[in-house]
Amino acid sequence: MALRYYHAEPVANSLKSMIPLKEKGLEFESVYVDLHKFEQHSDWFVKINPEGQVPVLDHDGQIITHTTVINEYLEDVFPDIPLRPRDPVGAARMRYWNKFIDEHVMNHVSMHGWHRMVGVIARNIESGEFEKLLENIPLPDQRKKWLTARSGFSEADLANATDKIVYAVEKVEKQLGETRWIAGDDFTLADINFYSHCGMMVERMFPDLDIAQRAPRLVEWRDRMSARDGVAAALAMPDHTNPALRTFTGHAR
Ligand SMILES: N[C@@H](CCC(=O)N[C@@H](CS)C(=O)NCC(=O)O)C(=O)O
Repeated sequence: MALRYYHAEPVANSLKSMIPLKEKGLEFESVYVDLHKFEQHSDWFVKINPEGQVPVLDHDGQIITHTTVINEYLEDVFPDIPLRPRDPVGAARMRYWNKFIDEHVMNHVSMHGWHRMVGVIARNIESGEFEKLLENIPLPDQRKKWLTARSGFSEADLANATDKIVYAVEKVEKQLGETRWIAGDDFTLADINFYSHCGMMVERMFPDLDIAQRAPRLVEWRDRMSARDGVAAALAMPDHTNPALRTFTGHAR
């Protein structure tokens, strides 16, 4: 039974499905896809994932995409070390949080990351060459995002994204006053999701939000997350980001 994981740096979506692989102690072949060289839009990769995005899980030739789907798949196939509550109510709570994070957190943090990092990369590409690269992007929304990143997201959009992040931080802070982990008393895929997209980097990315003061329980939870063997092993996967840009996105190293 062979698992292959196509991924970029250990942050956001690539980290989100790497953590379950490590937490569950699964052997897998790691295939690094260099987003800085647009490998995600290249012919060889689009043959694997026609949407041109990482990460991708290949399990004995079955291709699974989208992190929340990948993580539930891993749970179904490798349930021995559980990351999803086995009772239906617990599983529903976890899925509620995953839905919230996927729909109302991920894109807002991503916009700030793209504004600071992808924008720099996109502006360094010559005009004609940039348009050629755009043509290779399969998803229309991603094409627009690359285009906007080059000129810069508007102040209004960035401020709106920050408001959504503050809302999410306060929502998680409140929840952690009631339960030890985000979806209840067990560590679940919801913790992995919020950590990968927001929790691990929110303090470094948004120093003005004064997270330590605003959300002390979230900071304590974040440290508990980072100390887990599976999380630490996932974070230790290679990071090829230009060190000068790394701080913008709040990469761990
Ligand atoms: N909904 C997808 C989103 C995947 C995604 O946004 N991947 C990003 C990396 S974090 C990507 O491939 N970006 C490069 C691009 O779109 O050009 C998932 O959950 O896997």
